[in-house]
Amino acid sequence: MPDLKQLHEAILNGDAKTAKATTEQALAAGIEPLKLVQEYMMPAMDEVGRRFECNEYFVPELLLAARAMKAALELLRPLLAAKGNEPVSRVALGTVKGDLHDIGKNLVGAMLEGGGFEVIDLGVNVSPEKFIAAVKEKNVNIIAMSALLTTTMPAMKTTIDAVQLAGIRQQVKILVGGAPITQKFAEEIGADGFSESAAGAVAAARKVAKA
Ligand code: B12
Repeated sequence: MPDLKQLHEAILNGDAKTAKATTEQALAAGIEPLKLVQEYMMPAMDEVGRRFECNEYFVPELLLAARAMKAALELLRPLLAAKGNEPVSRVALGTVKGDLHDIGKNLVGAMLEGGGFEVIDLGVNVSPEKFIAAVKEKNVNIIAMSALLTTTMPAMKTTIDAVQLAGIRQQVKILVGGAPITQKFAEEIGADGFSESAAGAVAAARKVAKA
């Protein structure tokens, strides 16, 4: 049985090799992928954020931690995304313009895929035009936006306004999420749904898909 605290420590220390190896051992020992994410990996990233806030960590440490998190997540992603039997709705997922954080977005994407949604991942720094093009050209019925910076939260409203202006607001539901986003903010900008977790994102997507 692997020592799962090692996974937490490896992410904290930006040690991608150990993060990957511990994840492999944990999976081989039959530990649930979601348990690894929720109980060890996310708390490690939260601690990284806390240290960054206290000036104990700086951008290089942040980058190394993110790289270790991604290395572990890459192994889990296909498992989290193991197909369900739901009817497929198509989601265009992206981190908004000006924002390069993609760990949460990727997790949401994997969970949505696992929940039976087809996900078109538009990546990071996604402009309103790119979201609109996905709706028009790829028959997307849900836009899911992620933002991790208070300075990029307004880009969500800009995108919703642009979707409205493009005359396609009626044909698409809009979900928002990311650490600084709240239910109140989601309502204020006219989004159709919000969740603070990747698992909750699936529930929110199901809810709006039915509406
Ligand atoms: C890793 C990280 C980075 C990495 C990102 C690497 C990558 N590929 O993503 C790097 C080093 C690049 C980075 C850069 C910066 N960062 Co940074 N970063 C973080 C950190 C430590 C972790 C973020 C993370 O991945 N969390 C783990 C994931 C799983 O959680 P999550 O993203 O919140 O996602 C979950 C939910 O929110 C939700 N969710 C997410 N998206 C969506 C979407 C939908 C539709 C739904 C429904 C749900 C949902 O589900 C997810 C899973 O449960 C946070 C601190 C923190 N604890 O949040 C700071 C943090 C976000 N960064 C911060 C800052 C300031 C920056 C920089 C400006 C630093 C600098 N001076 O250069 C730059 C900005 C670059 C840019 N333009 O984007 C600040 C933001 C402060 C603020 N108030 O805006 C934070 C909060 C750190 C801090 N405490 O000060 N960062």
